Amino acid sequence: MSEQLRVGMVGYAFMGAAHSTAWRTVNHAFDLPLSARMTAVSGRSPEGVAAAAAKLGWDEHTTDWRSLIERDDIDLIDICTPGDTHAEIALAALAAGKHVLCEKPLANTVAEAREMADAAAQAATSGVWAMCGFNYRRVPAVALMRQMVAGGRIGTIRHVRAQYLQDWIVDPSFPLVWRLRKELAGSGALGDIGAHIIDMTQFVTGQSIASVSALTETFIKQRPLTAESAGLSAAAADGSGLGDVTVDDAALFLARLDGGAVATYEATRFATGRKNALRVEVNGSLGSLAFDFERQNELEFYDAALPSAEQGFSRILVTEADHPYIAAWWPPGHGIGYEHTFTHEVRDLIEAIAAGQQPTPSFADALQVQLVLDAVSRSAESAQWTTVESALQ
Ligand code: SOE
Repeated sequence: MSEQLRVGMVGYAFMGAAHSTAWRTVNHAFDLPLSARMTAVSGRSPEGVAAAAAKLGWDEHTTDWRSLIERDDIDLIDICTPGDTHAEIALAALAAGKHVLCEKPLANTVAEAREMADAAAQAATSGVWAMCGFNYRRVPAVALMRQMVAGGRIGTIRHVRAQYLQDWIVDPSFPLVWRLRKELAGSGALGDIGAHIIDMTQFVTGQSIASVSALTETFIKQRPLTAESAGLSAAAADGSGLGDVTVDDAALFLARLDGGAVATYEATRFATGRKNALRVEVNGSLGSLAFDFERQNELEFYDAALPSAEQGFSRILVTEADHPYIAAWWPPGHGIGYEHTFTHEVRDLIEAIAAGQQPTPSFADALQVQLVLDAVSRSAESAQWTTVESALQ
């Protein structure tokens, strides 16, 4: 291993830009055992990837992701592409001895996720590490919530209430982009944003989702084709055609957790006015904790041990140097944003790689999320309570 961690990133759209910000910033914010180097980025469009490399700060660019994996001067492959390509790229990278960071959800199917988790377990035996990018774990308030739950501050957990609400496809004229096509995205709101609250609640509570009762809905069944999706349909040759939406617009489910808590989950892209409203509340025998991403520098805490005259939800401003990750940033009260979650993610990844330790969430952890997604889909289809398989089989 060089003194640097030399990164090759695949994909440069929204997630590629977020990860680039993280790789660009991490050396400057944290004292790290290895410094990240943005060696090369790949993407399908020659002009697009050249422009992205210049804008985002990559040394080189290519249209061939396989060439990144073949290079001796790249240590880690960062996968920021749609879900249908995650398995192929991750498997090739791990086989070539490259560490891997893969965006969530890990894959489009349980079969792919299982193959990736198996390959990652094998690679780990020779010190090659894989991690899945559930960035919201790295919001300081969420990390603090986990610490407080683990420290017993709210006692035995009874309820978990999780929502991830967006509204970017409320307009029926919004086009049939890749996130609305099952063959590319695997699922809709369920895998894209539901996966985040599944991971976050399992992370915060230390409990796994054991069984689910779900429903899914697709409100707008057809949408205008894009130039890319029109390629699929002769009827759309003039650019005016409609194509089928093949994923869920919303997914709701009840769940039982293996530690005895009961939970509700709601993931939707139709919550008009809610842009990126990720909320998790946990009620325990001794108190409650609540997080809302739209107020991400805060954590609400209700302490039932206080005298009744003093009880009530208090607001912890998560900007103190002794809060997770914060010492690297600004003085108390100044706050941080969305991009910092990715910087924290790559910081933790670099630390784990340098220490020769499994970074988390591992591909096995992400497979467990995929198994929940799969159980939710099956439950919605069958209208039955459905048991979540364990990744450890
Ligand atoms: C789109 O719905 C999206 O970009 C998700 O894919 C991300 O994971 C989430 O952080 C924001 O919304």
